[in-house]
Amino acid sequence: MPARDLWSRIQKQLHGRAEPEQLRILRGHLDSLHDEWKGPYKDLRDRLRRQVRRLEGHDAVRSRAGQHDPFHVKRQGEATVVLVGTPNTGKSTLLQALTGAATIVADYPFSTSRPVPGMLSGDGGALQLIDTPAVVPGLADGQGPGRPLLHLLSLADVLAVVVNATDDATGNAQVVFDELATTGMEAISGPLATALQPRGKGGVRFVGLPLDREQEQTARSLVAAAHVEHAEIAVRTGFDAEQLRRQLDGDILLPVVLVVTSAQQLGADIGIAATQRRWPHLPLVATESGQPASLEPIRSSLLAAMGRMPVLLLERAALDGAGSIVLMPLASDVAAVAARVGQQERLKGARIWGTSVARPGQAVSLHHVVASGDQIFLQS
Ligand SMILES: Nc1nc2c(ncn2[C@@H]2O[C@H](COP(=O)(O)OP(=O)(O)O)[C@@H](O)[C@H]2O)c(=O)[nH]1
Ligand SMILES: [Mg+2]
Repeated sequence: MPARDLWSRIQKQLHGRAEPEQLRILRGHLDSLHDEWKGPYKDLRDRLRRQVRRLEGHDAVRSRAGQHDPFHVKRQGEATVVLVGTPNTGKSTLLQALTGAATIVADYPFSTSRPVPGMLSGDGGALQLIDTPAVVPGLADGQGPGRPLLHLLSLADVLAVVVNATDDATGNAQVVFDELATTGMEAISGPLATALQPRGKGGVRFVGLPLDREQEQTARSLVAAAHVEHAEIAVRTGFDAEQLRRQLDGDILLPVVLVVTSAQQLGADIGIAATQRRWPHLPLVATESGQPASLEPIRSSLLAAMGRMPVLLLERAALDGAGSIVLMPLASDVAAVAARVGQQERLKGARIWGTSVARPGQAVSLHHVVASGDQIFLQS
């Protein structure tokens, strides 16, 4: 059987099963794949191994759950951002400065031994930030904070990869990216072009930006090849066939913001420039802990990376400023905005002032896709 078909068949076997059972199935297949097989079979083996490692990470987390599991952090707020980096890069300092959460800041490595959450407030709601123990090479093999840390990273909406401008910024960022790769995670410049949401029924549905006929056909054949029967595919920024294929393959694509600390220290310019040169497609924010103003761009960079936009929900059908800001995924429609604020009952449409409409105050239907900064009055 071709490797591709075998992959699809295995994924189908895993579908809907509990994780211990999935692990058993995956290990069974791995045993029967000869190590010397090359080419697509080697890729298949690598992918299955990454899947096993990821599931083992879940296991490692759960096995401690009976007691108090220090790596379990309850999700709160609009989205979850995980601060990650090698020792002493300024992660804990950032968490404290941005959220006020009490975490240990120290000039010795490994001062943070467990994840510490804090909330970063702002227009449209608070973001959850999580400070983490330092990354060391070999996490997947149990080094340092090990697989529980990898598991925590895999749950992030965005990773803030923190490096120190004056201490081998590129080398230390690379350590983080290499560790992600061991379990099938990849740092990408956000936001995700499409969000894939498996569903129990209803076939394959597309929402968000419209696809042309050819794109939709490509998307449907990718979904079919992965044996996914029911899913909602939200097209957020456009169609990226390679990205969708990887999502269907079970890879975890993590939007990243590079945060380069100690930006005002001697020699920092060199570290900042080198980092931006090495990853020109990733957003970068340079910060200096003693200068609060340098932290201000972080929130908007994080929102951009996760693909959230602010819209203003008007209290009346008039631009009198009365309303509240809501953060919505890019390319959300009016129905999604209404659902978000619990107003979907008996909703007829909306009136909008902003860039998504031709005329100010234009009446639109529930399927109208809204734009960043739109002012929206929901009509019931
Ligand atoms: N000058 C300067 N020092 C910083 C900055 N960020 C962190 N530090 C210092 O670097 C050391 C390590 O910081 P910490 O936040 O504990 O690093 P972590 O191990 O990544 O959590 C501490 O002594 C901090 O005061 C920064 O932007 N500028
Ligand atoms: Mg720390």
